[in-house]
Amino acid sequence: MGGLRWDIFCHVVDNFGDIGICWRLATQLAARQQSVRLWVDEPSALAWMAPAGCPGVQVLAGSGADVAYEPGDIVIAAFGCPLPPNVLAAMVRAGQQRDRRVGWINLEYLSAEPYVARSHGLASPVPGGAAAGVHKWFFFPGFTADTGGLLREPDLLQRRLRFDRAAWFASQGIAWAGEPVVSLFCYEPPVLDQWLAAMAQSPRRLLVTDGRAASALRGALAAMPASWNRDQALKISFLPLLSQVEFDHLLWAADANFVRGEDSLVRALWSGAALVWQAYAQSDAAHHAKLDAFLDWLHAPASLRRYHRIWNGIEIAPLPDIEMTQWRAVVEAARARLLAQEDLVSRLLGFVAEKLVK
Ligand code: TRH
Repeated sequence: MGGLRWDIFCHVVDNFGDIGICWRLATQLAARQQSVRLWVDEPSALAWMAPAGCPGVQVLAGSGADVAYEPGDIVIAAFGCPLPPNVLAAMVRAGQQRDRRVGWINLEYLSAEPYVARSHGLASPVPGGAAAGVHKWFFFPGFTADTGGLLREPDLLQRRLRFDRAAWFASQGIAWAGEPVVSLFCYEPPVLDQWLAAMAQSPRRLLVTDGRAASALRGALAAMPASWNRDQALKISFLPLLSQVEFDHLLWAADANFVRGEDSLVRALWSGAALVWQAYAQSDAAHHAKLDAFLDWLHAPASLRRYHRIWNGIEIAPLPDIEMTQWRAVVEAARARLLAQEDLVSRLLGFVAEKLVK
């Protein structure tokens, strides 16, 4: 399929995931000769996340509501982002004037729950309003072949294999002497103090990402008893906000990654190191089922399940030990299963070619 013109609409709710995922999608489409406009109401995070920009991706600040919008070929509404009435009206008009409609795809949140495969690829005609008659399609990322898959650049694994860990630490100004490395990208896990105490039981390097994780860790550090890390077994490095490329390197540099949300979970899977995930808290505790479904898919052993339940505040109990070797093997096996499948952008291009652009 030749290059199409894509508009991705992104509304930043909170945190970094909305824009982070949209940026990865935009750049991976551009790498496959697609032309992309990324409309984002709050683009400020891109200044540190993607300082170099990307050829083929144009970032437009705003929702698109106050411009004379001219549609391209495909509109992606990320995570149910509402499309402004002028955008919808322009899509309808373009569909009447051209010989084909503007494709409208809702990119959904990632989950391993069974509803994903059932709902992926369904269409829903819009019954009324500015976009009456237009078809909206639902595209669900997921972990299995019957879903929309996961974002993965074609050269990702080769780059990961070539990664020079010692050189990366030197580039970050961190004096790493070969000690085991743990990265921390989390919200506010209820057991951070216990976790810190456990981390300090043997020599380790802790890499703390900037933002909520750093604030939470600083809070926990302030409350630790004076003796908790007397021998300085645990060395802590607070990182600045990293570009997405460097964020991946951080995950590759670690032996265990504590990640959160959506994008960092996927990137931690690609890294192949042991991982612990903190799910984004949803109302009605909907994230509990999401966590369980992910652990089922991962074939997580009992020790890793228990650890997740405690880390996510679902079970109140002392944190068990990290089973580094076993948990790493679980992630490596899961990664191998994923690598046997197509990535999200390949599936999206296939979907568009089959359903929307004949
Ligand atoms: O920031 P998050 O918690 O985002 C979340 C989730 O996406 C969640 O599903 C969504 O509902 C909520 O936001 C609104 O975690 P996530 O998804 O891992 O996104 C983090 C992004 O930030 C990821 O693209 C990596 C990027 N990042 C960097 O590039 N550099 C950094 O230094 C850091 C800390 C993050």
